[in-house]
Amino acid sequence: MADLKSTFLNVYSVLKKELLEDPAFEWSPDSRDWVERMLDYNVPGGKLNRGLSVIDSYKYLKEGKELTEDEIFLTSALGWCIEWLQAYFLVLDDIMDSSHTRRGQPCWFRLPKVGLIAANDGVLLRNHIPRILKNHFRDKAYYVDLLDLFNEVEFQTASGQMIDLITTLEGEKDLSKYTLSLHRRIVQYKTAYYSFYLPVACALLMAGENLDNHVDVKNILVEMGTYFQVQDDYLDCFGAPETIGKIGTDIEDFKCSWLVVKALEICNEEQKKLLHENYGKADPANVAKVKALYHELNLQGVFADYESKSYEKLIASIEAHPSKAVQAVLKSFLAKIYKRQK
Ligand code: GPP
Ligand code: MG
Ligand code: MG
Ligand code: MG
Repeated sequence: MADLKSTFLNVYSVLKKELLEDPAFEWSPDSRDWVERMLDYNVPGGKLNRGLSVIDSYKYLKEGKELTEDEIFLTSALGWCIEWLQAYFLVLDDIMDSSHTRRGQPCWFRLPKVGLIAANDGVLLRNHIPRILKNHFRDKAYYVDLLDLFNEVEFQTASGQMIDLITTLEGEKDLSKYTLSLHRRIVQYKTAYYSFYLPVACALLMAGENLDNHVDVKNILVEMGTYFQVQDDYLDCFGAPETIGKIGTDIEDFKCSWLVVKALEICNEEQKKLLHENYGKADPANVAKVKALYHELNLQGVFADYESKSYEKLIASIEAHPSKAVQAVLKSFLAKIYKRQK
């Protein structure tokens, strides 16, 4: 595992070098330094789960056969394309969510010399993906499908992000609009497709599969991604910032978080009034009141219950899948995120 990670990180250096020597641009020392620093700050510092999942999934699909050097490089390159996509989303998401920290350091846009240059850096990160794909996959039979996959998933994510953002406008008018079905729709689009379906879909394409034949796998992965974002919502309030590497902002931002949806479901009239008065305000005193209410309502217990039920449901749907290799991919994914603390 440690070995796989270091191989994976070596591929990052190769891809970065190619991008910094991209012949389509006349580089100056300043521009090269900027992009290198921007990449090192935003691309490789996460858990790398999404990226490593491409290699893992491909291995399972090859049913344990040793991968060739070429296959390791290509699965890693696809994994990095997903990490680049994630970096692009996070750089922009942190601006939109007015976040402060990410992966244990200030958000990129918070650096005094960066500010809104970060918006263009997001655009650059996004543009690096088709350049990596062109450099390494252009002659593959599945090249067009790969481009199409990344485009589709990016569209789904941006649409999910849009509803995550515009929902707060409705919530500010009427908090009772925040329901579990609305929450589900947001998280399915903003998180599940790119975080869970995309890595496996990349591996399936590399293995020569037609994605239309794997709708059932997609459905399970979207369920898993939904569970993953509920965990993210939970950790936003109950996680330790030192562990999750970020300080939560969902309460301040008036987000349609799983926690506020659950709170609204189980609270009495008086508690509902408290929520209406304090949710979505930047003042730490308001935030503290919302958090105290979450404790009073035992949302930790409600979440623990949700977590074990989701796990059982997911295991049941995985075990209903006809292919043992696919089952192995999905189970290994689930094991990585079940009861995660970060
Ligand atoms: C996670 O939401 C969703 C994204 C990072 C997708 C962003 C999509 C864009 C098109 C910019 P979140 O805000 O809960 O994540 P976090 O808690 O990590 O800030
Ligand atoms: Mg955010
Ligand atoms: Mg967000
Ligand atoms: Mg979050």
